[in-house]
This record gives sequence, structure tokens and C-alpha cells, in this order.
Amino acid sequence: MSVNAKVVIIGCGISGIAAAHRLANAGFHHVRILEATARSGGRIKTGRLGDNIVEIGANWIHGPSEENPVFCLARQYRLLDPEALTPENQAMDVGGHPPWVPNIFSSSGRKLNPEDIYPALEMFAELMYESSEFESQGGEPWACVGDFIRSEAKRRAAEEWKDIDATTRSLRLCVISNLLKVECCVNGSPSMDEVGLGAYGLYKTLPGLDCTFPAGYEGLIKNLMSELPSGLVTYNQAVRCVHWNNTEKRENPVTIECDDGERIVSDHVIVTVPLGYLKKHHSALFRPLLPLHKLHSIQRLGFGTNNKIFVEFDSPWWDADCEIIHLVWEDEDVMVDYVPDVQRSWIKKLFGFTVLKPTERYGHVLCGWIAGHESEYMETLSEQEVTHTISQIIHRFTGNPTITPRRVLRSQWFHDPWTCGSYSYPGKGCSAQDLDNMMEPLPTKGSQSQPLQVLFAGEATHPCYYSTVHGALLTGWREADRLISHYSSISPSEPPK
Ligand code: 6YU
Repeated sequence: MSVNAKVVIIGCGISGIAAAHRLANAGFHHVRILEATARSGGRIKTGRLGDNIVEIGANWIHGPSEENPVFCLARQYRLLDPEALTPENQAMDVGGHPPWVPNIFSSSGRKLNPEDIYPALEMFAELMYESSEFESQGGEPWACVGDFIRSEAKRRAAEEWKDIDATTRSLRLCVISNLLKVECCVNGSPSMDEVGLGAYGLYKTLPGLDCTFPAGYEGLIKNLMSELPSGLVTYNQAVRCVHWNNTEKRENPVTIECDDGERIVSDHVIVTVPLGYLKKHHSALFRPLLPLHKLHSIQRLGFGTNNKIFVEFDSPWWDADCEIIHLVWEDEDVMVDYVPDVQRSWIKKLFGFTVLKPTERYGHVLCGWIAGHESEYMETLSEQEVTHTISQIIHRFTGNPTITPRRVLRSQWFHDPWTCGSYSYPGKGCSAQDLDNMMEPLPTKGSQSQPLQVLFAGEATHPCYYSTVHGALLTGWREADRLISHYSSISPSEPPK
């Protein structure tokens, strides 16, 4: 096939790159990517902490197995450790939650006995599984996941833990608060009270034990970019407005207006900007405005902040086999996952740390996780203030005032003007229809205008793998395929009339 139609892609994240790759391979000669920043990759961003490689954005391949296109590409480009390639690793089905070995510390400076805590971990895992069941059943008892967990945990604790002493019971409920904060990071939501119970089960996991890229996630971007025709991407070229349904220019119904005043005419535009950006700028970004049903879905879907705080130490203060450290506040038995006074107590939202492994590769580096408005406030503080607060919290939870971080590095996704947060989640009242609306091209079906003028890709447009790299990649391929089949169905090498 040889196609002369002009296609502009807004955004050079994985979805934009995937779309360009597919179109270029299918014989589209006039494909351009406009990228607001000076780099490719978007939310795939590898940085450095001293000598260590750290991921500022996406971390893992979620579910690395045959059905995951990111896994298949990473394998093809030889970017993975041998362990990730083993059939055993690919067959492991953990429902999205790897069985990490925990160390649990409490705010009174004690290391908690896992035996006392496991019943809380088990109950929470059951409740999360049950939360995902409502999608298929319908008739959910609560609007949000947070309310469901709290009410059920309270009821079950009274029944199942009635013979346990009051202190241990209270501690287990505090652990549930900590696990709600973990889920805020997983979902990228300010609180689990913002995540819709009816839509929670829309997200699907793939088999395979999550793995990382030993030399950095950006290796995937570099390999894909090296296969694109040179000069296809224009960097530092932010798009201000997409003028579509441009009836005066019948040949090219779309005009893209850039921040620097340049106007680019095209037949099709694939918009891959993050949902956070879309929420903030949709009214300026489209002329005419987006149809109401699309706008409502943009509003109903959630887009929150999850940030990382990398901390390097001279020596470990956690066990050699530890993979995750939980920080449990002993005054949180009411099962809360947000703090009322963000400025004073933002650090209470940090659920704890994951340990960067293997130690021979990373040294003694922890990755702290913090979601929500507390995380957005953390971004406004200086690096010294963040380091100071992290040191204080470690002193308090370990009871050891001599532990000193060597270096700290944090992400700041909320204040990134081209992202405005981290990733999407299904908000209260969301349904599968909202994700369908997100991916629906413009003009909508039934219109007399030229079809497929504006197409939508990006993680927040995937019906079940939203919030992930593989989801984003698949949406880029999906929209490219939409154009490819459109041009295959009309005469080859002809732009549509
Ligand atoms: C994954 C993981 N991961 C951690 C953190 C973050 C994310 N994700 P892009 O934003 O990449 O590209 C858009 C481009 O558009 C960008 O370059 C802009 O500059 C540009 N742009 C914007 N406006 C423009 C304009 N006006 N003009 C021109 N250009 C413009 N995913 O698979 N594994 O470990 C993580 C993680 C801190 C921030 C992640 C992870 C999400 C992915 O990074 C993300 O989906 C894709 O990279 C997005 O690609 P894109 O192309 O769509 O946009 C049950 C249940 C629960 C549901 N969730 C469970 C899954 C958990 C997800 N976990 C994530 C966890 C981590 C740690």
C-alpha cells in the first residue's frame, strides 16, 4: 500500500511512536509527530541517581508474557534479563500483585511481626478481588472502592477478629489504611474514595511476574525510534489548537495550530496527549469543541498523581530478602487513605518503599511511593525539605536516628505541564462506555463530513489496559490500523474525498 494522506500525531510518547511505526510500515509517506518537549518517551523516562539508573516514570512491564506487546518488543530488542524470559516467569499469574517479601515498621518505631499482620493483608487482598467482581455483576453496594473496603473490613474485623486483643485488632486496621495508600499509588488516584466500584474490574491483568528493563525503560523508546524515518518528529513543537471539520479546505480538513504560530494542514490527526492535559486544556485544544458525550467521559475518568522518591543509603536498614517496606501509622485505625492537613502531614501519605533489586546492580536504593494531593504538594517543596522529612520519618519508624540518606531524587509529574499528573483510573460513575467514548474518532458516526479527521490514542483510551505502557502502545497501533483499514477499503494511494 502507498498512501499520500497527511497524518499528524500529537505527542511522542509510546502511543504516538507506536502509531507512527505502524503507519510508516504500512506505506503512509506523510506522517509527522509534533512533540511539546525536547525528548521522546513521555511518561517513559529513565534518569540517574548517582551511578544508578532509575525510572522516573513507568517502572515495570506489567504481565510480561506472550500477549503483552511490550514484553515481545523488549525480548526482540534483547532488553530483558534472562530470568524474565523463562517460561516459569511468563506463566506466573499473580493478578497484578507480585508476592513481595515485606518489612513492616510502625510509627512507634517498632518492626512489626508479620504473623500479627498477615490476616489484615489477606483480608485486604480478598476485598480488592471482590471489588473487581462488581464490574461483571453490576448492582454494586457502594459508589467507590474506598467505601466498600472500609465497610466490609469493619464488619469482617468485628466478626473474624473478635477474639483478638484490642491492640492487635487496631493495628490490623491501621495496616488496612496503609494498604489503601498502596492502592492509591497502583491506581494513581488521590484516594480509593475516588475510584468507582462499578468500573474497578474493567482493568485486566496479564500473566507474568512483573519485570524491569536492566538498562532502563527508555531502551524500548530508543529502539523503536531508530526504526522510524529520520526527521519524522519535530521536538519543542507544542500544539495549541486542532481545527477540524474545516469545510473551506476540502482537501485537508484538519489544521493544526502550534504554540509558535505555525499552522500545519493534514487529513488526519492522532491526539495522544495525556488525559490530565486533556482535562485542563480541551476547551482550547479543539475547534469546534469536543462533543458533549466525549467531554463528560473526559470528566468522569480520573487522572491522578503518583510520584516516586528515590533514596540512596550507604548501607541497608532493611532485611536482605526484603522487597517492600510498609510504614504503618498507629493512629489510623479508622482506615483513611488521605490526610486532612496536607501541608503539615503530607508525608503520612507515603505508604513506604520498594527495594531496588538486585543490590549488585543498584546498591542500597529505595523507591518511596506517594500518591494524591499530598504527592502534588510534595512536588512544591525543595529537594532539601523532602530529604529532611524522609530522614525524620525513617528515624521515627526504625527508632534509629543515625540513618542518613546519601542522595534523594523525586519525580514531579503533576507540575509537568504536558502531563499534569501520572495516569488514569476509573472514577465514580464510570463505565466501559466512557472508555469507548474516549477512543471514538471525530466526526462521530453518521456525520456527512470526511471521516476519521481526529483520532484518539494514549493510555486513557484503552478499554482494559489503561494506565500502562502496553495499553498505550496498543492504542497507537489501534488508531494506525483504523487508518490503514480505511485506506485499504478505498482506492490505494488516494486521499479520501
Ligand atoms: C506501566 C509501570 N508505572 C509510574 C509513573 C508514571 C506512569 N505507568 P505519554 O504521556 O507518554 O505521551 C504523551 C506525549 O504528548 C508526551 O510526550 C507529551 O510531552 C506530549 N504532549 C502533551 N501535550 C502536548 C501538546 N499540546 N503538543 C505536543 N505534544 C504534547 N506503566 O506499564 N508500568 O510500571 C508504570 C508508572 C510515575 C507517571 C507509570 C506505568 C504508566 C505509563 O507510563 C503510561 O501509561 C504510558 O507511558 C503513557 O503513554 P502515552 O503515549 O499514552 O502518553 C486493578 C487495577 C488498577 C489499575 N491500574 C493498575 C496498573 C498500574 C499502573 N501502574 C503504574 C505504575 C508504575 C509504577
